[in-house]
Amino acid sequence: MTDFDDMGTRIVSAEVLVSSPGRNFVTLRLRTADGVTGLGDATVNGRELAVVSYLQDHVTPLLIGRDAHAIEDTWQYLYRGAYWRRGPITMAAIAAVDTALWDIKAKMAGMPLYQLLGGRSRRGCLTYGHASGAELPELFDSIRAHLDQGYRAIRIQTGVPGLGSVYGVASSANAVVGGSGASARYDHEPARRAAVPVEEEWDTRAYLRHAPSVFEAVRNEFGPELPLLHDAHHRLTPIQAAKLGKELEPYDLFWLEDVTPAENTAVLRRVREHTTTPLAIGEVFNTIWDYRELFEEQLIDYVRSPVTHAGGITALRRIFDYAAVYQIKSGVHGPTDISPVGLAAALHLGVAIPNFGIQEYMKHTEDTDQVFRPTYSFTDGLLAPSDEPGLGVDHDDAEADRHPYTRAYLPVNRLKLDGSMHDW
Ligand code: EZ4
Ligand code: CO
Repeated sequence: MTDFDDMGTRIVSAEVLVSSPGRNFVTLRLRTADGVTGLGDATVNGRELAVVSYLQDHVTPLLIGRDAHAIEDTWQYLYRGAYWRRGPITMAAIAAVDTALWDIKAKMAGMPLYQLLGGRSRRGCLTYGHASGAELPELFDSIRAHLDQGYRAIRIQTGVPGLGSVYGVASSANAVVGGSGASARYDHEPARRAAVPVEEEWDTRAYLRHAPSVFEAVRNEFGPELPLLHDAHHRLTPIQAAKLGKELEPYDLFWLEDVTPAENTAVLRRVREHTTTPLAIGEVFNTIWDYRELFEEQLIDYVRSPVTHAGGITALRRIFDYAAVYQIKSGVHGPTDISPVGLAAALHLGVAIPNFGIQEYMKHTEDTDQVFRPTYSFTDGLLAPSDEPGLGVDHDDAEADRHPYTRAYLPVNRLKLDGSMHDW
């Protein structure tokens, strides 16, 4: 747009910060002429430097001199203006710019961001934690430890008889990160950090035979009330997904997540025909268009997109408003690869929107929190943003410099039967 030379709100610097305090993060920091800074999360797990290049080589030069207040226009400029729309790298880059601009605007207003999004609708965001175990006794211990920490909803993942390590289950290799029980993390950094992805093995029939028995055991042990969630990590065919949803119905899941791969959402019609188990999807979606037929045909119940991967606060707010028309709720992705900046953004949106559902929460490492200094708080299972102006997150450059980027990947998934690559 035009001449902002005498405006203190024009953007004068745009820095892309890369660090690895426990895992890799990409953060954008914008600064205005008046010295107000804003942060945005641009972390795409396992493909981090692609977003760094996208931002540094193609986006940050366009931001210098723009009015930081023009959030919508900047979003449209980067989305429509790119010609190459959508995709995880593009949308993470746009998300980072958008989030940083909202942070700046809220700081200028002297308000926590949620005030600019309509104000507080609830005390905090109901979270779910991650209980897992190779076998039932470990799983039960993990559930108990989460309940002791205050969690009121819990995701359950377990090992499968005959298979080695299964994604989503905290393994002994990860115990070095946080010990066993509630603090064990299943994600693959840094304990299983390697120059090439870890390879895991998979057998869908073995999984389908086992999973219902796990939920039956958990219901018998913990009773009917505790909200339980489960993630199938895109691994099933439509008919397998339908079968799993049906067989889990007696255990009254809060949701069943990512039953089929993301590319062909129309297959969820088939799943939906067969089961009343609520469905969540979308952690790898990146625009509102990905949800269109799912919303309009009422094929899902929860939206998994995070601020970080769906084009920022501006875009995710629009997705949630569209979802609300169909009584579909938020269920924002919150693994540790969403930085505290991305999580804080989700919490400001989460306390403001009318159709909040649940927020995924896995604690970041101490090292991560020392870099980002988040001010949100976790009480009685609710995560709430603080009342600091903006997002309530900072970036300590000196701390970040102590943790240089290290190439790292998510694992890959191969069939046990013959070693062929499988969805996950
Ligand atoms: O695989 O965060 O629901 N959570 C998940 C995560 C994702 C990773 C991807 O980076 O599915 O474990
Ligand atoms: Co998931």
